[in-house]
Amino acid sequence: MESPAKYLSYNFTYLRQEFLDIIHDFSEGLRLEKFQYAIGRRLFKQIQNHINQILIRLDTDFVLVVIGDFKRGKSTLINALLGEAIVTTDVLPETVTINHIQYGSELKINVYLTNGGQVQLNKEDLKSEQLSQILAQLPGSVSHLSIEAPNEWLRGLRLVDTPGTGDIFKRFDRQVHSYLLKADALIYVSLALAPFGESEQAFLQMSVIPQDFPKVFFVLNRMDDMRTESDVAKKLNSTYKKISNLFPNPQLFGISALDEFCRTQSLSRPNPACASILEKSFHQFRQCLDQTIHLKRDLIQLDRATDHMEQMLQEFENSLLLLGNAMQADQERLNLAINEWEDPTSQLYEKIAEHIKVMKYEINQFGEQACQWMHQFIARIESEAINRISHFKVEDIKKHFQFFINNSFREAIDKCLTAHEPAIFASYQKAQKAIFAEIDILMNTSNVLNKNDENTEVDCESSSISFDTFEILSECDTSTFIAELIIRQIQGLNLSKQNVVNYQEKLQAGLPDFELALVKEIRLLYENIAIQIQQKIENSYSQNMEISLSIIQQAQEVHTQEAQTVTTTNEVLQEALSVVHNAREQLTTLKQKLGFEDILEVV
Ligand SMILES: Nc1nc2c(ncn2[C@@H]2O[C@H](COP(=O)(O)OP(=O)(O)OP(=O)(O)O)[C@@H](O)[C@H]2O)c(=O)[nH]1
Ligand SMILES: [Mg+2]
Repeated sequence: MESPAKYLSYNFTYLRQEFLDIIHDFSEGLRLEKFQYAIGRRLFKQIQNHINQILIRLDTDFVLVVIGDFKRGKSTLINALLGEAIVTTDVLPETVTINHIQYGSELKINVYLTNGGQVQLNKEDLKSEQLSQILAQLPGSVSHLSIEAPNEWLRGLRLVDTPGTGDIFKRFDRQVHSYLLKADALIYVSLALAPFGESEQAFLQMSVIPQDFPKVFFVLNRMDDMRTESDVAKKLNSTYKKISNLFPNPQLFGISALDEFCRTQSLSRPNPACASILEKSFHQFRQCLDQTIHLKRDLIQLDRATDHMEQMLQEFENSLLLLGNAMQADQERLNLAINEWEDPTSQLYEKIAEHIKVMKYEINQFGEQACQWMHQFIARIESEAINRISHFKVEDIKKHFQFFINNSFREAIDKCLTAHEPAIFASYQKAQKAIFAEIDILMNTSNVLNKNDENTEVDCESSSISFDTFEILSECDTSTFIAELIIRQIQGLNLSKQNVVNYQEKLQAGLPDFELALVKEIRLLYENIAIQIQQKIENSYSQNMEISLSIIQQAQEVHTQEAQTVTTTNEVLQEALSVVHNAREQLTTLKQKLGFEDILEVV
């Protein structure tokens, strides 16, 4: 007879204590005077700060972020979970800020500015129209809105409502994207009638997958739009397959946020025929969430903290290896490295400038290709829309044409950017690698970075750099200039019932000028992308160089001591490396135990 399955589990208090012991032993180990003396005060302080940040995060509220394209019912879902209308919902894009919702003994709403200022608001101010006006008058950009409410479900939790992504003006994508770095877990909301479309999948691929969240809840909202219970089941099945291609074993829930909200408020339900299955499925979703928030939140936070500590150990190990290399280099070599770095006319800067120039040339060539595509696109718009304009009713042209043209061009340019994104990313990566290689040669750090490459190649390729490209592309707002061009082109041409033909002729005659203006803007757009990438590369190598230089200066200081000190310092560095290895080994064992806790369970 088969014996029943046995499940291994660990007591969370022990796991947490184990983590605290690892971090404590590591930090105490480094406190020894000989280590501080060998690695220098600056590096020592940096490590201590990093450790403090990890410990603080372990003790703060659990951050659960709700994201999704606009109008998916994110805010309605939050109100349904809370059983009261705390955030506003609407058929028009409604959420215009990142909203933190936390427990407080009474309702309190504050807008926080990025410059540290804050303004208190009333509940009525939250409607998007009023709120937009208030925000426009504030003396600084808004970081987020904070709502404290006396709602028990919020205890120990920070729930975050975000503006819809995939918005045609893309203004929120970047904000939500950077906010995800602070999240412990996510609820991703999509629509039953149009589940996980292209823009949703693109956002998931760019912003969610690379972060390796231990917990993502996928919600298929508006299940009340399904007619029968069997439609509900079919929809869930097909969507599950779709998401499985992106996320293995996704946790997917088909719910109706509106139905649950109406149920809790005793209002009439949107689809009474499905009311009972909708209530049941929301209940299941809530149970799973509660389990995560109340039973697994500590585990998830601990899992995130071990990731951060691993990252910190890797950085520290790199610094130690760099210091070891620098100690072996002779004085002359160290001086040369410092001089090259401090002299803007040095060979190092010449070589860097050359790599940047190649990268910018390549990106501008993509811009030229986009202009060619636009030429073909304009020819198509002329033959398929402008030449056939007299087939349409004047009222329809008046109502839709401007929007149609605006939308078509914006989509066409977005398609160019999407098509070029991998190539832009490759140029960026090539230039960045070449520049770092120049610096490695100068600093004699190639051993360290080669080793690093082996460990992090996959991460680097798939996440951190493409992350940046995504940020840059979403910053480059194509909609404004297109809208301006279209308005300039079309608004002067009066359209009345009699002169459709005349209107068409004027449009045709204006096309060459329009194309010239468009080409100019597209070139500017790609130039702007190249400049932003250049700035990113410059920032990252400056930071890297600054750290390397301070380590080299530390090595020089040791060099000025007697030979005995150099030998001793080398020995101490080896000891420090074994402190790092020790901590890493203990962390690996802890992570294995956390794995047994089944954080990534399958539904
Ligand atoms: N029928 C139905 N309507 C819903 C459901 N959830 C939300 N809605 C409606 O959809 C509209 C948008 O809902 P919101 O909650 O504002 O959507 P959102 O995702 O927060 O929108 P943004 O913040 O603008 O991105 C509102 O009119 C809601 O009443 C649902 O489950 N069923
Ligand atoms: Mg909203």
